[in-house]
Amino acid sequence: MPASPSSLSLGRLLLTGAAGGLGKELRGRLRARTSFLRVSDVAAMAPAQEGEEVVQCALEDRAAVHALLQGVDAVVHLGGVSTEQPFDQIVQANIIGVYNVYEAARKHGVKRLVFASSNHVTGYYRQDEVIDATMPVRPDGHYGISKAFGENLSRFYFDRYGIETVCIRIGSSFPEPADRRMLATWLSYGDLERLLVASLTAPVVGHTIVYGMSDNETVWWDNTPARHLGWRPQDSSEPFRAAKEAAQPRLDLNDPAVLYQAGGFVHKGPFEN
Ligand code: NAI
Ligand code: 15L
Repeated sequence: MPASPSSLSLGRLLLTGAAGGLGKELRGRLRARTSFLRVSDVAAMAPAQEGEEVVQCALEDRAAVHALLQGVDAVVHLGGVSTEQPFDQIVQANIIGVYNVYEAARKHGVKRLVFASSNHVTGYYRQDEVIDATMPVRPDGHYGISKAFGENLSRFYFDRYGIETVCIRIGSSFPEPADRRMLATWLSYGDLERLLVASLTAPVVGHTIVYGMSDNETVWWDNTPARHLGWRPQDSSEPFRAAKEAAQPRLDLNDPAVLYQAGGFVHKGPFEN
């Protein structure tokens, strides 16, 4: 069957973190839009389908990552430690690993990446503040610091080498909001997919930072600086509000997890290394 134009619009794509929650969800959605999809993770993945290649490797394995980026047009980089952890664990995937990915992109002439950053880059802003991506970072832990590193690294690779990146500060991307906080931070899988497509197809993105949240009624993040992506979220956490508020009728306003945008991440650690 001849491919429709949209099915080829993303070219030859690498998806890292393919064994993770988002990777598993996005793999099929991206495959439908690519001419070739290479998926990778340190963990085992489902076998390759037609038009796919599966490569199991660790992001801190420099030679393996260099081979991984060979022959692709673009990268969606989801791989890495996705929660707050001791720094020694974070550093391998989220510092060394992201460096390996950008060096490989430079060597292989890959011109555009999407980097899965996180709202935890700015987790120490309060829940009564509305911020945008031009404001200073305020990471809430090792994990947020590592994502801020990835954002800065990708900015350097744009300034020095012209490699474009869209950094998505993902809020909470799950099938539905898990709690009251996620009424503000929730990003539906459909809105994430559309944001990835916009990030990969907008003619010019330079170095863009965008918050990944659906069209929620409660808003902490202003995406005006990323309007050039041409992405407008279509889903909303509002249909979940009544159930989430009923499940958490009272909030302890002295709890830092209620005060700060990071939520429960502010209670993680300190960790002994
Ligand atoms: P996840 O933890 O389910 O998936 C991450 C994947 O990265 C895992 O399959 C893991 O095996 C892989 N990985 C970890 N260390 C690795 C290494 N050293 N080498 C190669 N692969 C490695 O996380 P999820 O939810 O799928 O998130 C994907 C990305 O999006 C992560 O970078 C995360 O930080 C980011 N993100 C996700 C959010 C969400 O709400 N799901 C929110 C904010 C950011
Ligand atoms: C993240 O960065 C994590 O990867 C994810 O597991 C969620 O906890 C999310 O942030 C969040 O802030 O809800």
